Amino acid sequence: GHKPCVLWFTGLSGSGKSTIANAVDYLLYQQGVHSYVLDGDNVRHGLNGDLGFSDCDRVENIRRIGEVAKLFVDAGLVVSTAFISPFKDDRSLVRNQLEPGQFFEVYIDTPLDVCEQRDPKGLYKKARNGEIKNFTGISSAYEAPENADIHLQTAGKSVEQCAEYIVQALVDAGIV
Ligand code: GGZ
Repeated sequence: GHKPCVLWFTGLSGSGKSTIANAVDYLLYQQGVHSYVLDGDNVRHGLNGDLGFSDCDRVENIRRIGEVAKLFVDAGLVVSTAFISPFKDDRSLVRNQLEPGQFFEVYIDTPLDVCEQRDPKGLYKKARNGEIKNFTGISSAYEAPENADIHLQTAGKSVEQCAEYIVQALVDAGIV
């Protein structure tokens, strides 16, 4: 068996949140753990299709995702959320809505220059030349966690190593 919880990934665009969350999800699936990933692909087009990237819209984005994550925990799943979630206060609000030990802040710590180098969608380039406004790390704030439950420095690690590190942290916490 396992205990339900939220793995709340936070990090810059291009840091690897979604990729690592999906790799964790696959490891959990292989262990028979009922899990799910919420990310931009399944949330920002549908439920949060009315929201953009102003500070105000990001706050509402995270609030709704927190509510949905709580529902998944009520349903007994390990739910991973992969959103930049740039503001400390919003992450704390979600934590405070859950029981102690049900919320794990997972900081995907990939330096801005590495994310910008990768730039898989060309968004950093557009942000630098002003085509995209309010871009996290360039023209909009990112408040890095100071005390993440799981602090993952990704430099030099493979996706699989990152995923295993997180699953081991869940084993250590008695979740799986
Ligand atoms: C940051 C943006 C922006 C701006 C579009 N700032 O690398 P991606 O493309 O796939 O991930 C980014 C995603 C961020 O959405 P989130 O819901 O995670 O953000 S937040 O938690 O702050 O609400 C990026 C794309 O959307 N994107 N414009 N201006 N990222």
